[in-house]
Amino acid sequence: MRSTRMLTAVDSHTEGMPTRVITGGVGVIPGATMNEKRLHFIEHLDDIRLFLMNEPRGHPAMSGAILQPSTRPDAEWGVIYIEVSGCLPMCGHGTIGVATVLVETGMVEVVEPVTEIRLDTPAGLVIARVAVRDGHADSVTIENVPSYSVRLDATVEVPGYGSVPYSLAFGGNFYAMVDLDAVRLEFDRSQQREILAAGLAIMAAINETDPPKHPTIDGVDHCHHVEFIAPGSDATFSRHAMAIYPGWFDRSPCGTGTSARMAELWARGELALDTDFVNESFIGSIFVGRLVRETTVEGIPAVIPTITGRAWVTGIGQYLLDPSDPFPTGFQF
Ligand code: PYC
Repeated sequence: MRSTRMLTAVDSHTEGMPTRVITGGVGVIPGATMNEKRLHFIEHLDDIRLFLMNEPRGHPAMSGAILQPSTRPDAEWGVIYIEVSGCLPMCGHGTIGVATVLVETGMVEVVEPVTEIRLDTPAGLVIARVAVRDGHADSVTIENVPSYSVRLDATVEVPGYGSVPYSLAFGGNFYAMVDLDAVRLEFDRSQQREILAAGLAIMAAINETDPPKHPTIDGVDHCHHVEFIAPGSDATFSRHAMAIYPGWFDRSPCGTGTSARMAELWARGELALDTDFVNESFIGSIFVGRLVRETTVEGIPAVIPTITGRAWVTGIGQYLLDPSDPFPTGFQF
């Protein structure tokens, strides 16, 4: 067996969505902050992401997280999120996966009934509180970064779909929220091709005409997620299909998407602090969200969300690259 690369990983899934947690082999990524590391990684090390996320080691909806030393004194571990679509500033299901892996591998000191882990993410400090029983991570509640509404009840002209009403909010990534009825599609996985096509067309139109930009996090300046809200959803229970660039659905209920949706509902005056918001994914898995306090982002009214979900370890791997492999960065099919 020959290999020019060996990355060690603990694989997990969070409510159906994979998180390949890279525990070794990448080294320390240059950068004084975790977002500087993310930007350095995008420019100089993206082949590592492609190697791990693309086929044949990954698949079109693959997702992962690379552990790094924290750059801040108030966090134990740093995280760079990787996906088929790029490097997100923050990922909710990924953070739940990371916290579960850190506890179950003993990479943090485990305290029962709750182990608190402070994580340095490109979007800011995220606190994971892991409910642990007999050494098992039963569930994780993450306290996310400040989330805020960007626009309510806007419209965008989308070729092939006409004028589409949407709202836009930040919950760690930017999310356009669109009623499925507005694109005349049903909340049914048999319609996934059509829903995905509509999502990609809507995000392209928003990015062309009025792209969002985070005021303090460099390089967060586009919308790659469209949260299609199913009929019958309200401010306590919502079902959605999360269409993500370049063409896949979140299997989990999407932690940053749930945060964005709660920020939108709060901005409308429909969701109060300390109230459960249950968000169901396209495969029927659930996160429970809550808004725990108000804050601001450069003067913009914002809220701090928590998201509770579960993750399970699915494997331990060493990912190798034979020097004669014709696909060193994998491929997309
Ligand atoms: O859970 O935040 C999330 C997420 C983002 C993309 C896929 N999942």
